[in-house]
Amino acid sequence: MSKMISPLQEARTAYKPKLPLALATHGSAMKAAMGEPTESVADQSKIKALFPNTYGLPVVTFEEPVGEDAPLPAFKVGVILSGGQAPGGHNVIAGLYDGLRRINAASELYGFLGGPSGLTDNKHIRFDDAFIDDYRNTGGFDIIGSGRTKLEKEEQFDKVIENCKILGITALVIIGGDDSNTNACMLAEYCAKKEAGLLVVGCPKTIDGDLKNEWIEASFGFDTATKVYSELIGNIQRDANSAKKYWHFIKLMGRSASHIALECALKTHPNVALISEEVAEKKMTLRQIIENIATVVKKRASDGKNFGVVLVPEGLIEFVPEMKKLIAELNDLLAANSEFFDSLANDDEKLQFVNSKFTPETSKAFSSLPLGIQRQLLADRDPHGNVQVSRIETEKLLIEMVEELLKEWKGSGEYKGKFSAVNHFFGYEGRCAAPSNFDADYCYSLGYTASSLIGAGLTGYISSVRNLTKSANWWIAGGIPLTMMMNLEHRHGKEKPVIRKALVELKGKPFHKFAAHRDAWALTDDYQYPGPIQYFGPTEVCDITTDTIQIER
Ligand code: FBP
Repeated sequence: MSKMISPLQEARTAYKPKLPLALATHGSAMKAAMGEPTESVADQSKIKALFPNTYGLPVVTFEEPVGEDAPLPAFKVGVILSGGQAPGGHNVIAGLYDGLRRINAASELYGFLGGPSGLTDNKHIRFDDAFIDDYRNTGGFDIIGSGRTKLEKEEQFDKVIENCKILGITALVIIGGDDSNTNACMLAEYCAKKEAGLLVVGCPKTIDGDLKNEWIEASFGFDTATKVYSELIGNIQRDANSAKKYWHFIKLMGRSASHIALECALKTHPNVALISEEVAEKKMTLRQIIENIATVVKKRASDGKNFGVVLVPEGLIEFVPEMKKLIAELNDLLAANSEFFDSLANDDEKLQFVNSKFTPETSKAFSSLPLGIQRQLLADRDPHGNVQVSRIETEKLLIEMVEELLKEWKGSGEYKGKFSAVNHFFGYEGRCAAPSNFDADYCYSLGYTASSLIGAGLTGYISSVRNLTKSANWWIAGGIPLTMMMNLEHRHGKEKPVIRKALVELKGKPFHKFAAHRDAWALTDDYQYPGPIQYFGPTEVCDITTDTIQIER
Protein backbone atom coordinates (compact mmCIF):
# COMPACT_ATOMS: atom_id res chain seq x y z
CA MET A 1 0.00 0.00 0.00
CA SER A 2 1.49 3.34 -0.93
CA LYS A 3 2.02 5.93 1.80
CA MET A 4 -0.57 8.74 2.08
CA ILE A 5 0.90 12.18 1.50
CA SER A 6 -0.71 15.59 1.73
CA PRO A 7 -1.90 17.31 -1.48
CA LEU A 8 0.81 19.97 -1.03
CA GLN A 9 3.52 17.33 -0.62
CA GLU A 10 2.25 15.58 -3.71
CA ALA A 11 2.39 18.79 -5.71
CA ARG A 12 5.85 19.60 -4.32
CA THR A 13 7.17 16.20 -5.41
CA ALA A 14 6.77 17.39 -8.97
CA TYR A 15 8.71 20.62 -8.35
CA LYS A 16 11.93 20.72 -10.37
CA PRO A 17 14.54 22.66 -8.42
CA LYS A 18 16.37 25.32 -10.40
CA LEU A 19 20.09 24.90 -11.03
CA PRO A 20 22.79 27.41 -12.01
CA LEU A 21 23.12 27.38 -15.81
CA ALA A 22 26.64 25.98 -15.66
CA LEU A 23 25.36 22.90 -13.83
CA ALA A 24 22.11 22.56 -15.73
CA THR A 25 23.86 22.33 -19.07
CA HIS A 26 26.73 20.05 -18.22
CA GLY A 27 27.20 16.59 -19.67
CA SER A 28 29.23 13.94 -17.92
CA ALA A 29 31.96 16.17 -16.52
CA MET A 30 32.25 19.82 -15.58
CA LYS A 31 34.80 22.38 -16.58
CA ALA A 32 36.41 23.37 -13.29
CA ALA A 33 38.17 26.73 -13.43
CA MET A 34 40.89 26.90 -10.78
CA GLY A 35 41.73 30.18 -9.07
CA GLU A 36 44.90 31.24 -7.30
CA PRO A 37 46.25 29.35 -4.26
CA THR A 38 44.43 30.44 -1.09
CA GLU A 39 45.29 31.27 2.53
CA SER A 40 43.31 30.59 5.71
CA VAL A 41 41.33 33.52 7.18
CA ALA A 42 43.85 33.80 10.04
CA ASP A 43 46.80 32.01 11.67
CA GLN A 44 48.11 31.07 8.21
CA SER A 45 51.43 29.48 9.14
CA LYS A 46 49.95 27.37 11.95
CA ILE A 47 47.00 26.22 9.84
CA LYS A 48 49.36 25.41 6.99
CA ALA A 49 51.49 23.30 9.31
CA LEU A 50 48.41 21.44 10.58
CA PHE A 51 47.02 20.78 7.08
CA PRO A 52 50.10 20.25 4.87
CA ASN A 53 48.19 18.17 2.30
CA THR A 54 45.08 20.28 1.85
CA TYR A 55 46.24 23.82 2.63
CA GLY A 56 46.32 26.50 -0.05
CA LEU A 57 44.06 24.78 -2.58
CA PRO A 58 42.55 27.12 -5.19
CA VAL A 59 38.93 28.29 -5.24
CA VAL A 60 37.08 26.30 -7.92
CA THR A 61 34.32 27.62 -10.17
CA PHE A 62 32.30 25.45 -12.51
CA GLU A 63 31.78 26.96 -15.90
CA GLU A 64 29.50 26.07 -18.76
CA PRO A 65 31.20 23.26 -20.69
CA VAL A 66 32.51 23.98 -24.15
CA GLY A 67 32.19 21.03 -26.49
CA GLU A 68 31.89 17.41 -25.46
CA ASP A 69 32.87 16.16 -22.00
CA ALA A 70 35.12 13.18 -21.68
CA PRO A 71 33.17 10.33 -20.06
CA LEU A 72 33.93 9.73 -16.39
CA PRO A 73 33.83 6.44 -14.50
CA ALA A 74 31.02 5.59 -12.09
CA PHE A 75 31.52 6.74 -8.49
CA LYS A 76 30.47 5.16 -5.24
CA VAL A 77 29.81 7.96 -2.79
CA GLY A 78 28.67 8.10 0.85
CA VAL A 79 26.71 10.92 2.48
CA ILE A 80 25.82 11.88 6.06
CA LEU A 81 23.60 14.51 7.66
CA SER A 82 25.18 15.94 10.77
CA GLY A 83 23.80 18.06 13.64
CA GLY A 84 20.44 19.82 13.89
CA GLN A 85 17.83 19.49 11.17
CA ALA A 86 17.58 22.23 8.54
CA PRO A 87 15.01 22.48 5.72
CA GLY A 88 16.42 21.28 2.42
CA GLY A 89 18.71 18.46 3.55
CA HIS A 90 16.75 15.99 1.46
CA ASN A 91 17.28 18.12 -1.63
CA VAL A 92 21.05 18.20 -1.06
CA ILE A 93 20.96 14.42 -1.19
CA ALA A 94 18.66 14.44 -4.24
CA GLY A 95 20.96 16.89 -6.05
CA LEU A 96 24.00 14.80 -5.18
CA TYR A 97 22.26 11.65 -6.39
CA ASP A 98 21.13 13.20 -9.68
CA GLY A 99 24.52 14.85 -10.24
CA LEU A 100 26.39 11.58 -9.73
CA ARG A 101 24.04 9.73 -12.06
CA ARG A 102 24.49 12.44 -14.67
CA ILE A 103 28.26 11.97 -14.45
CA ASN A 104 27.80 8.24 -14.95
CA ALA A 105 24.48 6.39 -14.77
CA ALA A 106 26.14 3.53 -12.90
CA SER A 107 27.23 5.74 -9.98
CA GLU A 108 25.94 4.74 -6.53
CA LEU A 109 25.06 6.78 -3.47
CA TYR A 110 25.07 5.36 0.05
CA GLY A 111 23.47 7.14 3.00
CA PHE A 112 24.98 6.51 6.43
CA LEU A 113 22.33 6.36 9.12
CA GLY A 114 21.95 8.56 12.19
CA GLY A 115 24.76 11.02 11.41
CA PRO A 116 28.50 10.54 11.88
CA SER A 117 28.03 7.43 14.05
CA GLY A 118 26.51 5.66 11.02
CA LEU A 119 29.87 6.09 9.29
CA THR A 120 31.94 4.62 12.10
CA ASP A 121 29.43 1.84 12.80
CA ASN A 122 28.87 1.17 9.10
CA LYS A 123 25.09 1.50 9.24
CA HIS A 124 23.98 2.44 5.76
CA ILE A 125 21.44 2.16 3.00
CA ARG A 126 21.90 2.42 -0.78
CA PHE A 127 19.66 4.92 -2.52
CA ASP A 128 17.67 4.17 -5.64
CA ASP A 129 15.34 6.32 -7.73
CA ALA A 130 12.15 5.41 -5.85
CA PHE A 131 13.76 6.09 -2.47
CA ILE A 132 15.05 9.52 -3.53
CA ASP A 133 11.79 10.44 -5.27
CA ASP A 134 9.84 10.01 -2.03
CA TYR A 135 11.91 12.73 -0.38
CA ARG A 136 12.30 15.37 -3.08
CA ASN A 137 11.48 18.89 -1.84
CA THR A 138 10.41 17.61 1.58
CA GLY A 139 11.60 18.99 4.93
CA GLY A 140 13.32 17.01 7.65
CA PHE A 141 16.33 14.73 7.81
CA ASP A 142 14.33 11.54 8.17
CA ILE A 143 15.67 10.16 4.89
CA ILE A 144 18.72 8.83 6.79
CA GLY A 145 18.54 10.65 10.15
CA SER A 146 21.17 12.83 11.74
CA GLY A 147 23.29 12.85 14.88
CA ARG A 148 25.68 14.94 16.91
CA THR A 149 28.55 12.47 17.36
CA LYS A 150 31.81 14.34 16.77
CA LEU A 151 34.01 12.80 14.12
CA GLU A 152 37.42 14.04 15.21
CA LYS A 153 39.64 11.23 16.50
CA GLU A 154 42.11 9.29 14.39
CA GLU A 155 40.58 5.94 15.46
CA GLN A 156 37.23 7.21 14.11
CA PHE A 157 38.86 8.33 10.86
CA ASP A 158 40.47 4.90 10.45
CA LYS A 159 37.08 3.25 10.99
CA VAL A 160 35.50 5.55 8.38
CA ILE A 161 38.20 4.68 5.85
CA GLU A 162 37.84 0.97 6.59
CA ASN A 163 34.03 1.05 6.25
CA CYS A 164 34.20 2.99 3.01
CA LYS A 165 36.74 0.52 1.61
CA ILE A 166 34.39 -2.36 2.38
CA LEU A 167 31.67 -0.69 0.30
CA GLY A 168 34.03 0.56 -2.42
CA ILE A 169 33.19 4.18 -1.56
CA THR A 170 35.78 6.67 -2.80
CA ALA A 171 34.14 9.96 -1.78
CA LEU A 172 32.18 11.23 1.22
CA VAL A 173 29.86 14.21 1.50
CA ILE A 174 29.37 15.64 4.99
CA ILE A 175 26.33 17.90 5.30
CA GLY A 176 26.72 19.92 8.49
CA GLY A 177 27.45 23.15 10.33
CA ASP A 178 30.74 24.75 11.30
CA ASP A 179 31.80 21.93 13.63
CA SER A 180 30.94 19.17 11.16
CA ASN A 181 32.75 20.96 8.34
CA THR A 182 35.75 21.49 10.62
CA ASN A 183 35.75 17.73 11.11
CA ALA A 184 35.31 17.21 7.35
CA CYS A 185 38.43 19.32 6.87
CA MET A 186 40.37 17.18 9.34
CA LEU A 187 39.15 13.97 7.76
CA ALA A 188 40.10 15.22 4.28
CA GLU A 189 43.60 16.01 5.52
CA TYR A 190 43.91 12.65 7.26
CA CYS A 191 42.76 10.74 4.16
CA ALA A 192 45.17 12.70 1.96
CA LYS A 193 48.04 12.04 4.36
CA LYS A 194 47.24 8.31 4.51
CA GLU A 195 46.63 8.17 0.74
CA ALA A 196 43.37 6.45 1.67
CA GLY A 197 41.70 7.03 -1.70
CA LEU A 198 38.75 8.81 -0.06
CA LEU A 199 37.70 12.31 -1.13
CA VAL A 200 35.86 14.46 1.43
CA VAL A 201 33.49 17.29 0.53
CA GLY A 202 31.36 19.41 2.93
CA CYS A 203 28.02 21.20 2.53
CA PRO A 204 26.99 24.29 4.56
CA LYS A 205 23.94 23.53 6.71
CA THR A 206 22.34 25.21 9.73
CA ILE A 207 19.21 27.21 10.38
CA ASP A 208 21.33 29.36 12.74
CA GLY A 209 22.91 31.09 9.72
CA ASP A 210 26.32 31.25 11.39
CA LEU A 211 28.25 29.25 8.80
CA LYS A 212 28.84 32.01 6.28
CA ASN A 213 31.63 34.23 5.01
CA GLU A 214 32.70 35.98 1.86
CA TRP A 215 32.40 32.74 -0.10
CA ILE A 216 29.55 30.95 1.62
CA GLU A 217 26.76 33.50 1.35
CA ALA A 218 24.28 31.50 3.43
CA SER A 219 23.89 28.18 5.14
CA PHE A 220 20.89 26.26 3.90
CA GLY A 221 17.73 26.08 6.00
CA PHE A 222 18.03 29.64 7.37
CA ASP A 223 15.72 30.97 4.66
CA THR A 224 12.88 28.52 5.31
CA ALA A 225 13.15 28.47 9.11
CA THR A 226 13.10 32.27 9.39
CA LYS A 227 10.16 32.45 6.98
CA VAL A 228 8.20 30.02 9.17
CA TYR A 229 9.04 31.90 12.38
CA SER A 230 8.26 35.25 10.75
CA GLU A 231 4.87 34.00 9.64
CA LEU A 232 4.11 32.96 13.23
CA ILE A 233 5.43 36.24 14.67
CA GLY A 234 3.31 38.19 12.18
CA ASN A 235 0.24 36.20 13.21
CA ILE A 236 0.95 36.86 16.88
CA GLN A 237 1.47 40.56 16.19
CA ARG A 238 -1.90 40.70 14.48
CA ASP A 239 -3.47 38.96 17.45
CA ALA A 240 -1.75 41.29 19.90
CA ASN A 241 -2.94 44.29 17.91
CA SER A 242 -6.48 42.89 17.78
CA ALA A 243 -6.93 41.82 21.41
CA LYS A 244 -4.72 44.62 22.75
CA LYS A 245 -4.18 42.87 26.08
CA TYR A 246 -1.02 40.72 25.93
CA TRP A 247 2.70 41.15 25.70
CA HIS A 248 4.17 38.21 23.78
CA PHE A 249 7.73 37.17 24.55
CA ILE A 250 9.01 34.93 21.76
CA LYS A 251 12.27 33.04 22.07
CA LEU A 252 13.78 32.10 18.71
CA MET A 253 16.17 29.24 18.08
CA GLY A 254 19.81 29.90 17.30
CA ARG A 255 22.20 28.32 19.76
CA SER A 256 24.67 31.15 19.76
CA ALA A 257 24.41 33.77 17.00
CA SER A 258 21.31 36.01 16.73
CA HIS A 259 20.95 35.91 12.93
CA ILE A 260 17.51 34.28 13.23
CA ALA A 261 16.21 36.93 15.65
CA LEU A 262 17.64 39.72 13.48
CA GLU A 263 16.16 38.34 10.25
CA CYS A 264 12.75 37.85 11.87
CA ALA A 265 12.89 41.39 13.29
CA LEU A 266 13.68 42.80 9.84
CA LYS A 267 10.76 40.86 8.40
CA THR A 268 8.16 41.62 11.09
CA HIS A 269 9.09 44.89 12.90
CA PRO A 270 8.41 43.83 16.51
CA ASN A 271 8.34 46.30 19.43
CA VAL A 272 11.55 44.88 20.91
CA ALA A 273 14.16 42.50 19.51
CA LEU A 274 17.24 41.63 21.53
CA ILE A 275 20.48 40.87 19.72
CA SER A 276 22.92 38.88 21.88
CA GLU A 277 26.02 40.19 20.12
CA GLU A 278 25.02 43.77 21.01
CA VAL A 279 24.42 42.79 24.63
CA ALA A 280 27.94 41.36 24.78
CA GLU A 281 29.54 44.29 22.96
CA LYS A 282 27.89 46.84 25.27
CA LYS A 283 28.52 44.60 28.30
CA MET A 284 24.88 44.97 29.25
CA THR A 285 23.70 43.57 32.57
CA LEU A 286 20.52 41.59 32.92
CA ARG A 287 19.09 44.53 34.88
CA GLN A 288 19.78 46.89 31.94
CA ILE A 289 18.08 44.52 29.50
CA ILE A 290 15.06 44.33 31.80
CA GLU A 291 14.98 48.11 32.19
CA ASN A 292 15.10 48.59 28.43
CA ILE A 293 12.16 46.25 27.84
CA ALA A 294 10.17 47.67 30.77
CA THR A 295 10.73 51.20 29.45
CA VAL A 296 9.12 50.25 26.13
CA VAL A 297 6.24 48.62 28.03
CA LYS A 298 5.82 51.79 30.09
CA LYS A 299 5.93 54.15 27.10
CA ARG A 300 3.40 52.08 25.19
CA ALA A 301 1.17 51.93 28.28
CA SER A 302 1.18 55.69 28.47
CA ASP A 303 -0.21 55.66 24.88
CA GLY A 304 -2.90 53.25 26.10
CA LYS A 305 -1.18 50.23 24.51
CA ASN A 306 -0.80 47.40 26.99
CA PHE A 307 0.38 44.95 24.37
CA GLY A 308 3.40 44.24 22.23
CA VAL A 309 5.90 41.69 20.96
CA VAL A 310 9.46 40.99 22.16
CA LEU A 311 11.88 38.73 20.28
CA VAL A 312 14.52 36.94 22.35
CA PRO A 313 17.44 35.04 20.78
CA GLU A 314 17.99 31.59 22.24
CA GLY A 315 21.64 32.20 23.11
CA LEU A 316 21.06 35.49 24.95
CA ILE A 317 21.97 34.33 28.46
CA GLU A 318 25.51 33.36 27.48
CA PHE A 319 26.17 36.82 26.04
CA VAL A 320 25.22 38.68 29.23
CA PRO A 321 28.64 39.07 30.92
CA GLU A 322 27.51 38.36 34.50
CA MET A 323 25.52 35.31 33.34
CA LYS A 324 28.42 34.03 31.28
CA LYS A 325 30.57 34.17 34.40
CA LEU A 326 27.85 32.51 36.45
CA ILE A 327 27.50 29.66 33.95
CA ALA A 328 31.28 29.16 33.79
CA GLU A 329 31.54 29.06 37.61
CA LEU A 330 28.61 26.71 37.83
CA ASN A 331 30.10 24.36 35.22
CA ASP A 332 33.41 24.20 37.08
CA LEU A 333 31.72 23.78 40.44
CA LEU A 334 29.45 20.98 39.29
CA ALA A 335 32.24 19.22 37.40
CA ALA A 336 34.49 19.24 40.48
CA ASN A 337 31.75 18.13 42.90
CA SER A 338 29.42 16.13 40.71
CA GLU A 339 29.05 13.08 42.99
CA PHE A 340 28.45 15.11 46.11
CA PHE A 341 26.06 17.42 44.27
CA ASP A 342 24.02 14.52 42.91
CA SER A 343 23.83 12.98 46.39
CA LEU A 344 22.08 16.06 47.80
CA ALA A 345 18.51 15.28 48.71
CA ASN A 346 16.56 18.19 47.23
CA ASP A 347 16.69 21.51 45.37
CA ASP A 348 17.02 23.53 48.57
CA GLU A 349 20.17 21.68 49.58
CA LYS A 350 21.57 22.05 46.07
CA LEU A 351 20.86 25.78 46.04
CA GLN A 352 22.44 26.17 49.44
CA PHE A 353 25.54 24.28 48.30
CA VAL A 354 26.17 26.32 45.15
CA ASN A 355 25.46 29.58 46.97
CA SER A 356 28.07 28.73 49.57
CA LYS A 357 30.68 28.23 46.83
CA PHE A 358 30.04 31.12 44.43
CA THR A 359 32.20 34.23 44.39
CA PRO A 360 30.28 37.18 45.92
CA GLU A 361 29.66 38.74 42.49
CA THR A 362 28.25 35.53 41.03
CA SER A 363 26.23 34.87 44.15
CA LYS A 364 24.55 38.26 43.66
CA ALA A 365 23.82 37.51 40.00
CA PHE A 366 22.43 34.08 40.89
CA SER A 367 20.17 35.30 43.66
CA SER A 368 18.77 38.03 41.40
CA LEU A 369 17.27 35.28 39.22
CA PRO A 370 13.75 33.94 39.78
CA LEU A 371 13.79 30.70 41.77
CA GLY A 372 12.46 28.66 38.85
CA ILE A 373 15.40 29.71 36.69
CA GLN A 374 17.89 29.02 39.51
CA ARG A 375 16.49 25.49 39.67
CA GLN A 376 16.69 25.09 35.87
CA LEU A 377 20.33 26.12 35.91
CA LEU A 378 21.05 23.32 38.35
CA ALA A 379 18.83 20.72 36.75
CA ASP A 380 19.53 20.72 33.01
CA ARG A 381 23.04 19.47 32.44
CA ASP A 382 24.52 17.80 29.36
CA PRO A 383 26.41 14.47 29.44
CA HIS A 384 29.63 16.38 30.28
CA GLY A 385 27.96 17.96 33.31
CA ASN A 386 27.66 21.41 31.72
CA VAL A 387 24.62 23.61 32.14
CA GLN A 388 22.37 23.22 29.09
CA VAL A 389 21.96 26.86 28.32
CA SER A 390 19.62 26.32 25.39
CA ARG A 391 17.12 24.68 27.77
CA ILE A 392 16.89 27.72 30.04
CA GLU A 393 13.55 29.42 29.52
CA THR A 394 14.97 32.90 28.94
CA GLU A 395 11.64 34.22 27.69
CA LYS A 396 10.02 33.33 31.06
CA LEU A 397 12.97 34.77 32.94
CA LEU A 398 12.54 38.09 31.15
CA ILE A 399 8.78 38.13 31.73
CA GLU A 400 9.18 37.55 35.46
CA MET A 401 11.87 40.16 35.86
CA VAL A 402 10.06 42.78 33.76
CA GLU A 403 6.94 42.12 35.82
CA GLU A 404 8.87 42.67 39.06
CA LEU A 405 10.32 45.94 37.83
CA LEU A 406 6.96 47.20 36.59
CA LYS A 407 5.53 46.46 40.05
CA GLU A 408 8.28 48.62 41.55
CA TRP A 409 7.50 51.40 39.07
CA LYS A 410 3.80 51.08 39.81
CA GLY A 411 4.56 51.52 43.49
CA SER A 412 6.45 54.71 42.84
CA GLY A 413 3.70 55.92 40.49
CA GLU A 414 5.82 56.07 37.34
CA TYR A 415 3.89 53.29 35.56
CA LYS A 416 0.15 52.92 35.39
CA GLY A 417 -0.43 50.24 32.77
CA LYS A 418 -1.37 46.55 32.81
CA PHE A 419 1.19 43.88 32.02
CA SER A 420 -0.03 40.46 31.07
CA ALA A 421 2.53 38.34 29.23
CA VAL A 422 2.47 35.15 27.17
CA ASN A 423 5.62 33.18 26.37
CA HIS A 424 6.52 31.22 23.20
CA PHE A 425 9.53 29.33 21.88
CA PHE A 426 9.86 28.87 18.12
CA GLY A 427 12.51 26.42 17.00
CA TYR A 428 11.28 22.97 16.14
CA GLU A 429 8.30 24.53 14.34
CA GLY A 430 10.58 25.60 11.50
CA ARG A 431 13.58 23.27 11.47
CA CYS A 432 11.89 20.60 9.38
CA ALA A 433 9.49 22.69 7.32
CA ALA A 434 9.16 21.92 3.63
CA PRO A 435 11.96 23.97 2.04
CA SER A 436 11.03 27.29 0.45
CA ASN A 437 11.71 27.52 -3.28
CA PHE A 438 14.97 29.23 -2.41
CA ASP A 439 16.13 26.45 -0.09
CA ALA A 440 14.81 23.74 -2.43
CA ASP A 441 16.84 25.24 -5.31
CA TYR A 442 19.88 26.16 -3.21
CA CYS A 443 20.10 22.75 -1.56
CA TYR A 444 19.64 20.85 -4.80
CA SER A 445 22.38 23.01 -6.34
CA LEU A 446 24.69 22.43 -3.36
CA GLY A 447 24.26 18.66 -3.70
CA TYR A 448 24.74 18.81 -7.46
CA THR A 449 27.85 20.93 -7.00
CA ALA A 450 29.21 18.40 -4.50
CA SER A 451 28.86 15.70 -7.17
CA SER A 452 30.80 17.92 -9.60
CA LEU A 453 33.59 18.44 -7.05
CA ILE A 454 33.82 14.68 -6.70
CA GLY A 455 33.74 14.28 -10.50
CA ALA A 456 36.69 16.68 -10.67
CA GLY A 457 38.56 14.52 -8.12
CA LEU A 458 38.68 17.28 -5.49
CA THR A 459 38.94 16.84 -1.73
CA GLY A 460 38.97 19.21 1.25
CA TYR A 461 36.34 21.49 -0.31
CA ILE A 462 32.96 22.79 0.80
CA SER A 463 30.31 22.96 -1.88
CA SER A 464 29.62 26.59 -2.67
CA VAL A 465 26.81 28.26 -4.60
CA ARG A 466 27.12 32.05 -4.80
CA ASN A 467 25.41 35.11 -6.27
CA LEU A 468 22.29 34.07 -4.39
CA THR A 469 20.37 37.33 -4.71
CA LYS A 470 20.19 36.78 -8.47
CA SER A 471 17.91 34.25 -10.11
CA ALA A 472 19.17 30.67 -9.91
CA ASN A 473 20.34 30.70 -13.55
CA TRP A 474 23.06 33.12 -12.55
CA TRP A 475 24.19 31.40 -9.40
CA ILE A 476 27.87 30.49 -9.39
CA ALA A 477 28.68 26.93 -8.43
CA GLY A 478 32.07 25.83 -7.19
CA GLY A 479 34.15 24.74 -4.25
CA ILE A 480 35.88 26.62 -1.45
CA PRO A 481 38.88 24.99 0.25
CA LEU A 482 37.85 24.14 3.81
CA THR A 483 41.26 25.23 5.12
CA MET A 484 40.54 28.72 3.80
CA MET A 485 37.78 29.14 6.42
CA MET A 486 39.90 27.94 9.35
CA ASN A 487 41.48 29.82 12.22
CA LEU A 488 42.75 28.84 15.66
CA GLU A 489 40.45 29.19 18.67
CA HIS A 490 40.65 28.21 22.33
CA ARG A 491 38.43 25.21 22.96
CA HIS A 492 38.53 23.33 26.27
CA GLY A 493 41.79 24.97 27.24
CA LYS A 494 43.57 24.12 23.96
CA GLU A 495 44.24 25.98 20.73
CA LYS A 496 42.30 24.19 17.99
CA PRO A 497 41.82 24.72 14.25
CA VAL A 498 38.16 25.47 13.61
CA ILE A 499 35.96 27.11 10.99
CA ARG A 500 35.25 30.62 12.19
CA LYS A 501 31.64 30.99 13.39
CA ALA A 502 29.89 34.05 11.95
CA LEU A 503 28.13 36.03 14.67
CA VAL A 504 25.91 39.04 13.89
CA GLU A 505 28.20 41.87 12.80
CA LEU A 506 27.25 45.04 14.64
CA LYS A 507 28.98 47.02 11.90
CA GLY A 508 27.12 45.05 9.23
CA LYS A 509 24.30 46.44 7.12
CA PRO A 510 21.48 44.16 8.42
CA PHE A 511 22.09 45.20 12.05
CA HIS A 512 22.38 48.86 11.00
CA LYS A 513 19.04 48.73 9.27
CA PHE A 514 17.44 47.18 12.34
CA ALA A 515 19.10 49.68 14.71
CA ALA A 516 17.91 52.59 12.57
CA HIS A 517 14.27 51.53 12.85
CA ARG A 518 13.88 49.84 16.21
CA ASP A 519 12.94 52.96 18.20
CA ALA A 520 10.10 53.66 15.81
CA TRP A 521 8.98 50.01 15.83
CA ALA A 522 8.94 50.08 19.66
CA LEU A 523 6.17 52.64 19.87
CA THR A 524 4.27 52.60 16.59
CA ASP A 525 2.58 49.42 15.49
CA ASP A 526 4.44 49.01 12.26
CA TYR A 527 3.91 45.27 12.36
CA GLN A 528 4.57 43.35 9.15
CA TYR A 529 2.71 40.17 8.33
CA PRO A 530 4.87 38.07 6.01
CA GLY A 531 2.32 35.23 5.82
CA PRO A 532 3.07 31.58 5.03
CA ILE A 533 5.75 30.42 2.63
CA GLN A 534 4.36 30.42 -0.90
CA TYR A 535 5.45 27.59 -3.15
CA PHE A 536 3.32 28.34 -6.21
CA GLY A 537 2.65 31.75 -7.69
CA PRO A 538 4.46 34.90 -8.77
CA THR A 539 8.23 34.79 -8.46
CA GLU A 540 8.37 38.00 -6.38
CA VAL A 541 6.35 36.18 -3.71
CA CYS A 542 7.70 32.65 -4.08
CA ASP A 543 11.40 33.15 -4.76
CA ILE A 544 12.33 35.97 -2.37
CA THR A 545 15.48 35.46 -0.32
CA THR A 546 16.08 36.57 3.25
CA ASP A 547 16.27 40.27 4.13
CA THR A 548 19.71 39.53 5.60
CA ILE A 549 21.20 38.34 2.32
CA GLN A 550 19.47 41.06 0.31
CA ILE A 551 20.84 43.77 2.58
CA GLU A 552 24.27 42.18 2.88
CA ARG A 553 24.76 41.65 -0.85
P1 FBP B 1 23.11 22.98 14.11
O1 FBP B 1 24.06 24.08 14.42
O2 FBP B 1 23.65 21.64 14.36
O3 FBP B 1 22.56 23.14 12.74
O4 FBP B 1 21.84 23.08 15.10
C1 FBP B 1 21.07 24.20 15.17
C2 FBP B 1 20.02 24.13 16.26
O5 FBP B 1 18.73 24.07 15.68
C3 FBP B 1 20.15 25.32 17.20
O6 FBP B 1 19.44 26.42 16.71
C4 FBP B 1 19.60 24.79 18.49
O7 FBP B 1 20.14 25.45 19.60
C5 FBP B 1 20.04 23.37 18.47
O8 FBP B 1 20.16 23.00 17.11
C6 FBP B 1 19.10 22.46 19.19
O9 FBP B 1 19.50 21.16 18.98
P2 FBP B 1 18.85 19.92 19.71
O10 FBP B 1 17.43 19.83 19.23
O11 FBP B 1 19.69 18.77 19.28
O12 FBP B 1 18.90 20.19 21.19
